[in-house]
This record gives sequence, C-alpha cells and structure tokens, in this order.
Amino acid sequence: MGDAEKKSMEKGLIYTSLKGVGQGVSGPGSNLPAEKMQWWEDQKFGMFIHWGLYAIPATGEWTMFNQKIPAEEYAKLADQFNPKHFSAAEWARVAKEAGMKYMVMVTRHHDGFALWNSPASYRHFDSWETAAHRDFVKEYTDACRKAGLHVGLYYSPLDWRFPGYFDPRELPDNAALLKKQTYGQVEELMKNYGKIDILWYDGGWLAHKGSDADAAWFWEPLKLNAMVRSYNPDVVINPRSGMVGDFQTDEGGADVKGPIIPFPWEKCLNLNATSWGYNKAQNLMPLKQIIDMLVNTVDRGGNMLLNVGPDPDGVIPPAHVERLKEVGQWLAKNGEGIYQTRPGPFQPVDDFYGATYSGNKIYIHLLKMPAGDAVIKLPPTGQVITACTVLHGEKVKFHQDATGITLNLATVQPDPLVTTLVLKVKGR
Ligand code: JFZ
Repeated sequence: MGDAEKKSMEKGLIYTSLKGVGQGVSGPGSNLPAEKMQWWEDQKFGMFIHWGLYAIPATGEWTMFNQKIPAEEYAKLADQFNPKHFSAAEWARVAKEAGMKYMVMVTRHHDGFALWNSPASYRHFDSWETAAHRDFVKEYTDACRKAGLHVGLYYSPLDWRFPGYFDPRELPDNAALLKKQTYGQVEELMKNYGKIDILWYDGGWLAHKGSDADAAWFWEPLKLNAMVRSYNPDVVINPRSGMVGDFQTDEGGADVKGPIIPFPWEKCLNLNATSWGYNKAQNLMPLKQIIDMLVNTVDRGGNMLLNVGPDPDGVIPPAHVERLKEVGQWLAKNGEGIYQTRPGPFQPVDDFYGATYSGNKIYIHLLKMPAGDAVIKLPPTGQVITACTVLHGEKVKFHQDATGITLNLATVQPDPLVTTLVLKVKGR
C-alpha cells in the first residue's frame, strides 16, 4: 500500500467500511510486496470456520464472556468435546463444492481452548490433552492441502482466562503469561503444520478497548511476526496483530458499496447471521444476497471469506452445505469473471452493476436488469470493444463511441441471481 494512499485514506477515511485502515506498526520486511499478494488476490472466495467448545452450548463463540461463565466452569466443556463425525476432508469437500479456493480455521478463539497439541497452552487447555485427544489443526491442514485449497489459520491472542488481559498494567505478571502463551502457540502453529498461507489474528485489542494498533506496545507484533516469517516468509498476515496488515478487513453483513478499493481487502461475514460459532438460532443468508455480496466485493477488488459454524460433532449444518452448493453452481457457470480477475475498468454502480477484467476480456456483472428500455450505458474507456456476449451465451448488440458503450439487453435471458456479460477488447 503506497504512502500516498495511506495518507489519503487516513485523511479522507474514504473507505469507511474498513476499520483502522493502514493503522498499526510496520518496519523493514514486516509486510509483503504487491507481487507476493497476487496469488491471494486471485482466489476471491474462502471458507472461514468457527468451531470449538462454544459449539456445545450453541449460543455463539462469545458464550463464556456474555454469560459470565467462570473459566473453571467453562473448562468442563472440554470433557464433553469428543466429536464422532468430525471430518476435515468433508469440510474441504464442502468448500470446494462452493467454489471456495482457501480456508481459514479458528485454531483458538477468545475462550482459550486450542484445537491442536499445544505444549504452550496455559494449563494444557487443548484438544490433545482432553477428551477428544486429537490434533484437529493437523487433520485440517492435511485435508486442506490434499483438496488443493490454500491453508489459513485464525489465532486469538486474547484469552479470557487471563485477568491480565483486562488490566495488563495492574497485573503485569499475569499479562506476561498471556503474552508468553501467544508467542509459544503462534510458533507451534507456524512450525508444526507445514507451509501456512494465511495467518488471521483476532482479538489483539486489550481489555476489549481501543484498536489492535493501540495494543502494539504490549504484543510487540513486529517481533512476533518476524518469528512468524522465519518459518513462513510469504504468509499473508491480516491487520489485527497491531501490525499493518498485508490486507484490510471489512467485517460483518453490511452491503458492499462505493468505489473500487485500490489495495487488498477482505469481506468476512457469516452464513448464519446469529453468530460465528454454531448457534441453535439459525438465520441463513439468502442465496441472492450471498452472490450479490461476492460480486460486489470482487468488483471492488476484495476477497470474500464466508463463515460456517459446525455443530459440536464437527458437522456443518446440512442447510448450510446445501446453500454453499448453490453458490458453487453459480460460480461453476460464472467463475471466469471472478477468479484471477482484477476490478474495473469501470467503477461499480451501487445496486446495479460492476466490472472485472482479465486478459482481453471485461466482465460486466448485472445485479439486476436495467428498467424500461433494457439498455445499459457504460462510460467511455480507451479500449476498443470488438464483441459483447452473455458469458457462455448469446451475442449482445452494442454501440461504442466517445460518449461510452451502449449495450442492448432486450434479448438477454437474465440469470436469476447475477448475469455476466463479456466485452472482448481489441489488441490485448
Ligand atoms: C471478532 C471476534 O470477537 C468474533 O467472535 C469473531 O471471531 C470475529 C471474526 O472477530 O469480532 C470482531 C472483531 C473486530 C471487529 C468486529 C468484530 N471490528 O474491528 O469491527
């Protein structure tokens, strides 16, 4: 991200949907150069997985804190956590069927329970030392790679078991234990599970206050991530360790609007709106809303990380699997205008259309058909359009002059979700 952009963003806060853009510490070699981000920007669509002890009460991943459950009490859930139908291969199969190209699994959330064999875990609060006696991170990373998906790990430095987290200045010894656990566990994750492609920190903010950047004095993320890169030099790191991220994050289900964003960013949101972790209260995202969110994100230069919350047995709810399958069916037809593309050359028009390009093709994504005369007018572009068709479909009449490109959509059979048109560009 160039200094000019950082300054303009900080000044104008142009991209209000992106929290703390460009904030955080950085230094020599702390972040990846643009060329090492291209593979990530090519992927576009990933699966986020929130799974852990909190799946048992089925009231979301913040259950321990929201219901003020004492750590000793909450820890007893580990005795019940012994999933019989957990299959990382099935998670990977569902992700691939949905058209997803990478996965990010929660390895440890704010409740402190680690889903791997973690000697660095405070009081051995992990799935190896408890009822399951399994290393789920090992099973996940192996299955992810076997399925040809890129491997991402989510890690929460925040651990509610440590009162020092809530008052690091008054309880420096306990806070130091928390920091020691974080450095020990991040090192285990970076050295014991092969090449990790994405590291997704969360919960860097101290005492649930301020920003991740405000907590950099405590976590020393330049030191932490120098260790991370000593094992995985090209790992893509998110913006929540207190260090500037290799990409920016827009979290939640708010619609994606506005201009193309000129730096790597990721929209992360829930398939089930009630919580990231498994919840008996289900509010499944409609298919049209998912496709619109994906297209709106990609047409503005972002990736979309869509979250599932498997049940206590490690099973992704069948309704979620079915919905993801439907997403995959749209991508099977329209993926050419999504994967390995870049946003533009036309700026998106909110709630109407957006564009991507790749090679000698420009892809127009129509969220809805134009009203009235079935004509859409695109702004002028310096390129000469030689043909226009519906992707894998019929020809579309068009006229190009200095005022722009007029597409006549009267004969177009719209896709029930989002229609993709292809403009062939001369000479490229
Ligand atoms: C955090 C977690 O607390 C939550 O449980 C989930 O894991 C989610 C992915 O991340 O929640 C956040 C973190 C940051 C913001 C909002 C919710 N933020 O910066 O707006």
